[in-house]
Amino acid sequence: NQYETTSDIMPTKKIDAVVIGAGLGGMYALQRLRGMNLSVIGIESGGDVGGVWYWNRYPGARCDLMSIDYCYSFSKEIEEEWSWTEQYAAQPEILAYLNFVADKLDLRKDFNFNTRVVSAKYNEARKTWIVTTDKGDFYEAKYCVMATGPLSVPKDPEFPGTEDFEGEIIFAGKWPHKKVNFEGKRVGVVGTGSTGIQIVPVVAEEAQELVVFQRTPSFTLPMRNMELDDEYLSEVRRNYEGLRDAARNSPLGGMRPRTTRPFFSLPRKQREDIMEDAWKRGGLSFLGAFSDLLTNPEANEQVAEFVRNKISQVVENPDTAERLKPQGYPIFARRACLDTNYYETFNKSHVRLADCLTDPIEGLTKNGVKTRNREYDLDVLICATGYDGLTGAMLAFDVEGKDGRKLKDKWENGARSYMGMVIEGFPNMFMICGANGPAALANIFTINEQNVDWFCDCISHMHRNNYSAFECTESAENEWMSNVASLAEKTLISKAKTWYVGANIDGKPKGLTLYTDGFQNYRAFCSKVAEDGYTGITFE
Ligand code: N01
Repeated sequence: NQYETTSDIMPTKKIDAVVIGAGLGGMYALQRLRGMNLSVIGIESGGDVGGVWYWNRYPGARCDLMSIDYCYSFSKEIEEEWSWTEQYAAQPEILAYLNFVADKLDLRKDFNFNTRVVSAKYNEARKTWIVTTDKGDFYEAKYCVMATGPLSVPKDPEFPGTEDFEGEIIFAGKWPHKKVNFEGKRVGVVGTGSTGIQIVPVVAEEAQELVVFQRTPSFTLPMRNMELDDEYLSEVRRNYEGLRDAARNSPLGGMRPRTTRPFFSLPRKQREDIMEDAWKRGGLSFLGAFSDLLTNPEANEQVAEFVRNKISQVVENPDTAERLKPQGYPIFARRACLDTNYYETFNKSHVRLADCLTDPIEGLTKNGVKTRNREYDLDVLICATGYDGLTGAMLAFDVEGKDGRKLKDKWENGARSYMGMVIEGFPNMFMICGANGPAALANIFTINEQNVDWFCDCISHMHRNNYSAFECTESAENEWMSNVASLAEKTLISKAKTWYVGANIDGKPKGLTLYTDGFQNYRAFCSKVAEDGYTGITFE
C-alpha cells in the first residue's frame, strides 16, 4: 500500500488533477479541467500567476509577438473586455492581463503559491500520481499536468568569483520586484540574446557607464512598436474569430503575412525592395517575405548580409559594427530578436561593447568582471545568460513513472515524447509546451490552448469509456521522435549553437528537440491522432 511505504502520512488531498505551474498554460489548464467538473489543485513556486511574466520584470521586457495574438482565445468575454495599448505589449501590461484573467475566472483560489513541487511519482497499482511539495503537502491525483514552462529555469551562474564581487548581481529571469536604480552606476550586461537586447537600450538611458558583454552576436530586427488606436482595435474585434482561426492554421500560431515565393524566384531589384520594405515594416516581416529562408542557405545568407549592412549603416564606430555582426550561422537559426534602438545604443559615448569571443570572461573579482585581457569595474552586473530550456523545469524535481523509472534517466540522452505532450512510461501525465513540440517556434498562447484542449478531449474520451489510465506506446514515441529528427534535418534551425539544441548548457544532450514543421501541421497531426481513436495511445 502506497501510504505504508511513504511513512504514515496520508494524502492531504485526493483530487482529479494536479497542475504544476501558474503561467499561461497552467492557468488555462486549471480553468478547463475545473470546467469538466474535475477537482483540481494548482501548484506554483512564484507568489502569483503569470509564469515568465511574473519573474521577468527586467527593464525593457516586452513580448516580441503582436499583443492581439499573444493572448487567450477561449473566452469571448475576455477578448471583449481587454484592450491592448501597444502592438507589442510590455511585461507590466502582459502581467496585468494575466491578473485580469485570473480575477475574472477566480483562478487563484485553486492555486497554492510560493510552493514548489518536490516530487511527482506514479503509483501503478492505484493509477494515480502522488505529488509532494516543499510545504509538506501530499496530493494524490489521477492526472498530472506539467505546465512547468519551456523557459523557467535560468541557467546556473557560471562565473567563478561571484561571491567576491562587491557590487550587485541581478538575473534577468529573477528580477527584483522593485525598481532598480542605475543612475550614476557602472553597469555590465552579460548576454545578447532576446533578453539582453531588450535590456541594453533601456539601462543605457540611466546608467553612467554600460558595458555589454557579447559572446555570440544575435541578429536583431527593428520592432517598430506603436500604440494601437481604437479604430484598429475595433476592426480586430470585428474580425477576431477569423483572425484567430487564421492564427491556428499558420506556422507561427499568429497572424503573419505568408508567401510561397522563394527568394531566388525574384529578380535582384525586387528582392532588395522586399528586404528594404521588411526592414521598414519591422517585426518578423522577413519571415513572411520569402518562403525558403529557413531551408535555403544561399537565400538565408543574402538576408543575413542585408541585415549586416544595416548594422554598418547604424553603428558609427566601424570596429564595433563589425563585432556586432553575426557570422557563421544562419539568420533565424537563433531566435530572431526584435529591438528598439539596440544598435543605435552603441553610438552613445558611455556604452561599450566587450567582445567575449576575442576576450572571454574569466570570472568576477571584488571590483567587477575580469576578462582574459582586462578588468571592467562595475557596480551592477546583469546576467541575461539564458535558460535551461525545454527540459530544465521538468528535471528540476523528481519525476518517476511506471516501474520506478525516473524521467531524468529516460531523458539521459535527450528528451523524448509523443507530440511534446505525453511520454511513454509516464501514464496519465500531460506536458504543456513540452520538448519535441513546437514550443519556442510558435505563439505559446496558441500552443497552450491547443495542448490543453487536446488533453481535455483525451480525458473526456477516457471518462466516456470508463478508462482509468492512458499511456503512449514506445513505437508511437519512437516514430514521433524520428519525424522530429528528420524535419530538423531539413531546416537551418538546428545549425546554430542555441538553447534550442541544448548548446548553452554544459553536459546537456545536444540536438534539436523542437517540432519544426509549423504549428498548423503539428495541430493537424494531433487532431488526427484523436480523430483516429487516439493512435499511439493505449487505455486501460
Ligand atoms: O537567452 P539566450 P535569453 N559569457 O540563451 C550569453 C525567450 N525570450 O534569455 O550565445 C558570455 O538566447 C549567450 O552567449 P552564447 C526567447 O525564446 C522571449 O536572451 O552562449 N556570454 C547569449 O548571448 C529566447 O530565445 C522574449 O555565446 C554568455 C545569452 O547569454 C529565450 O527567451 C524576450 C555566457 C543568452 O541568450 C532565451 O533568451 C526574452 C558567458 N559565460 C526572451 N553565458 C520575448 O520577447 C551565456 N552567455 C517573448
